This record gives sequence, C-alpha cells and structure tokens, in this order.
Amino acid sequence: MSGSKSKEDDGSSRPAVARITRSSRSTESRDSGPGQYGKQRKKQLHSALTQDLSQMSVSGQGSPTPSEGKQLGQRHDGPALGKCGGGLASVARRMKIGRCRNIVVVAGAGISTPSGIPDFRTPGTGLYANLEAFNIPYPEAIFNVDYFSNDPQPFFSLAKVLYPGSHRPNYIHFFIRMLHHKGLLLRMYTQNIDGLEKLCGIPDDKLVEGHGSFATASCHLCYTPYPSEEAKRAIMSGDIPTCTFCAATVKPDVVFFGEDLPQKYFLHTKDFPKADLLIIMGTSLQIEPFASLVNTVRATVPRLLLNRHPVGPFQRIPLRRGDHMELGDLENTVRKFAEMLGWHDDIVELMKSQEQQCIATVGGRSGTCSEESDSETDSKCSASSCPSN
Ligand code: CNA
Repeated sequence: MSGSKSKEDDGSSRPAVARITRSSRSTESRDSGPGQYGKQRKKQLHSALTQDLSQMSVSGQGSPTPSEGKQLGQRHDGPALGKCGGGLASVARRMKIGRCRNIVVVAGAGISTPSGIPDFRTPGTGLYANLEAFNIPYPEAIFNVDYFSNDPQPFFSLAKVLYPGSHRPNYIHFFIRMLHHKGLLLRMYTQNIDGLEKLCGIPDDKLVEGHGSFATASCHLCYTPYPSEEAKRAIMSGDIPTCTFCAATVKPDVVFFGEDLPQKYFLHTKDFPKADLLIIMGTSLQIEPFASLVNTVRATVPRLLLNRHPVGPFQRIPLRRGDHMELGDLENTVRKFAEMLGWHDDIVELMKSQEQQCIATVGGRSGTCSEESDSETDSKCSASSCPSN
C-alpha cells in the first residue's frame, strides 16, 4: 500500500507524479447528448456507419439485427456489429506467431461476476442497483472516506461480501494465469479488491492491485497498521475494529475515492510503453486513473476489449486502428479465446489441480485456501509451451 495516503498532505514534498488518487469519472461528459459535442459525435457516427467498416474489428455473441446496428450508431452500448467480427481471432493469430510477448491486462469487477461477486454497474445485479441493502445515500458513498469516518457500516457490509475466502477464482482468472505461465504476461492491473487474482496463482510481481486489497488493514485516520486477520474477524462478526494508537476506525487497505493508489501502480509508467498487446476485461472504465491508463500504450499497439458492451475509447466509431472488441459474456468470450489459442485444456487442467490443492490445504476446515503461485516465469517458458512454437 501507499505509505502516503494522507489527505492533509498536499504532495508538495514529492514530485507531482508520485501521488495519484482514485476518483470517479463523470459519465455525462462522454455521453452524446444535446450540445456541440453531441452533434459532432452524431455526424461522426453517421459517416462512420456509411464507410467501409472493415478496419473496425468488432464482434459479439448473438447476431445483431439491423435496428441494433442503428442503435449502436446512436448509443454505443448494445451488442455491436457482429458481421465485422474477427477481432478475437486476429489477436489470437498475433499471439500465436509470437508478436505479443509483453501483454498487459487491465481488469475490473466483470472478471469476478462469474465467481458470484456482483460488479458495480450491471443493471439489476450490480451493487449500485442494490443499494437498499447498504443504506447509503448515493453509490460512491460506500467508498467515500469521509462517509466511512461517520458511518463505517455500509462499507463493512460490502466487505463481508468481498472478503477473500468465500469466493473462488474462475476461468477468466486462470486464463490470465495461463498468460503468465506461457511467459507472455508483462503485468496485470486490476481494480478488483477481491484477491482472486492472487488466489488463482498470479504471482505478486505480475500483479498490481490498483485499488488495494483486504490483505492488509490500517487506521483510516493515522494509518497505523492493524493486523488484517483481526480486522477481518471484527468486521465479519459485526464489530468495528479500532486503532490501537488513536482509536479511530480501522479499514482494510482498499483505496477509497480521494486516497492515493499504491506505489506499485507507478509501474505503469514502465509497463505501458513496453506493452505489445493490451487486454481490457470486465470494466466500465469509469474510475480514474484506470480509465485513462488504457490510452497510454503506444499508438501502434493493439488493444482488445472483452466486455458486455463498449466502454471508454471503444465507444468511438470508427475504432482506433488496432482496436478490437469482443462483446458478450466474458467467461464465454475468454473460453473462445483460449480455444483459439489451444489453451483450453491446459486451463481446465490448471483449475482442477488448483482445486485439488485447495481441498488438500483446507481439508475439512473452513477458510481460505493458500495461494500456490506459478513457479514458471517468462524466462522459464518451455519451448513446447511457448505459443510461438
Ligand atoms: P463496473 O463499473 O461495475 O463495471 C463492470 C463492467 O464489467 C461493466 O461494463 C459490465 O458490463 C461488465 N461485466 C460484468 N460482468 C460481466 C460478464 N459476465 N461478462 C461481460 N462483461 C461483464 O466495475 P469496474 O471494475 O469498472 O469499476 C471499478 C470499481 C469496482 C473498482 O474500484 C472496484 O474496487 C469495484 N468493485 C470490485 C469488485 C471486486 O473486487 N470483485 C466488485 C464490485 C466492485
């Protein structure tokens, strides 16, 4: 975790780049609505639809009707132009011929919905649609540190759902681990706080948990560290853990709005310029600085969005050259991707062996099964497992 989360700290003692806080981004400014921007966008969309769309690489599960295509031109949030498919296959081809050896993954809550953890924004099932349970006035309050200071209960109720231990990583997590196993993962940047990346065996040095995690805890006021297991025990049994130094409420080191991101996040300044493929999965790209991070790969680097609908720069028509998206259920998409790469059986095998280890570790006891991270590293990628072979 960042050692410099203090809101009192004006950052003047550090270079400007050393402190980035988490913030929610306004959706209004990006939606086409009345006003000049809206008009320009409509015009752009209209001409784009009449152009040859071959450079757009968009596909989706299910075949969209002509009216869906039209809707897409107006508001880019439904299944997209299926007839322009091939994005996934084209990226898989690049990977197979060895042109992607430094892959960066940016992920969000959508990779964990198949594990039974609700995301924020999916209508109906997302946490934002089910706020009554948390008794908060507006969705972001749940991650607002001032709100937490007055009333930690809403966040603690959510924490009970998200605390590592009750959910298992799914096929998508293991696909990312397989990227590492094949020596292709430069780094995974996750916004998730559920710890499933670690649990599936993605090693620490390959992982940036940009919004922190439940692995450590500290006082939300003076940042005195607090034993994470004790914090968990208190929160799970409905108690409030308090700081041994100042008696303020302790919170797991999940990054709230306005708090600094962990120092590890700054690895992005090295990673993104080095990336030769960016895979973005299961995120609405509504939270900064993650949302803008995806724009920092080199202009020639392909970006692949795997999500239910277009988000961030993928809402633009035409797409940037080299941008691809595959829309639909993420687990199905990733399975399809793995099949194209010839990795499906390996992933299933990996999942099985991890589950067996988990059963052996936990035995009859309840609790979290220990992480067994991949011992393979990029350099150890064996000749037969390297996708270029
Ligand atoms: P979000 O805003 O809820 O967006 C999730 C995106 O994933 C949406 O675009 C969904 O359409 C898409 N999605 C969800 N499920 C699927 C699926 N099965 N197939 C395809 N697409 C799917 O969440 P973000 O991650 O963008 O927002 C960042 C917040 C959410 C972070 O600060 C997290 O801490 C926070 N969060 C994390 C978790 C977790 O750790 N599992 C859960 C809920 C919220």
